[in-house]
Amino acid sequence: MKLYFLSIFLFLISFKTYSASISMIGEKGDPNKIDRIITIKMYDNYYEPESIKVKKGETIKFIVQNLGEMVHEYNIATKEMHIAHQPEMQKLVEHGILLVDKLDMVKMKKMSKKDHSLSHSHSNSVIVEPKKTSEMIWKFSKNIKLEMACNIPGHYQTGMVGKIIIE
Ligand SMILES: [Cu+2]
Repeated sequence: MKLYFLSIFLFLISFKTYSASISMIGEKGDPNKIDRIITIKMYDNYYEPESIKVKKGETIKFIVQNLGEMVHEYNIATKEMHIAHQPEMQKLVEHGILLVDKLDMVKMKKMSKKDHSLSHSHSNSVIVEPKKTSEMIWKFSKNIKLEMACNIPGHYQTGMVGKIIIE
């Protein structure tokens, strides 16, 4: 019983920390206030373009195309947040939710009822299957050092990371 409360407590702490860090990097953009559209192409394992420039306060609609053979993520965060996020992605792989070329949404929904960390619904990230396109709207309201990165095991380490320059 003690362990049960401890795990809830730890969950609440990590949830709080995550929300706090999300507001530190900006916010989910309003679809009615888009300033600019940027197309990001994802390959195995790199982005094109390799880096982007945005203005502080700008709301960007990202059109994220996966032109590779593997599933990839487009995630906007600080380097520290990406590193912290990687075990969560590893967990999706271990549970058979995230496969090399497929994201099993049915399994994800089913398993996330028991373990919320498997739902992977973050407003600063999209996971895209090969040959598919997804969208993400982000407002760069804070002046902070950010990276766009893929946190699927091994991808960040093999170069799937790029700079976001906020001017
Ligand atoms: Cu990737």
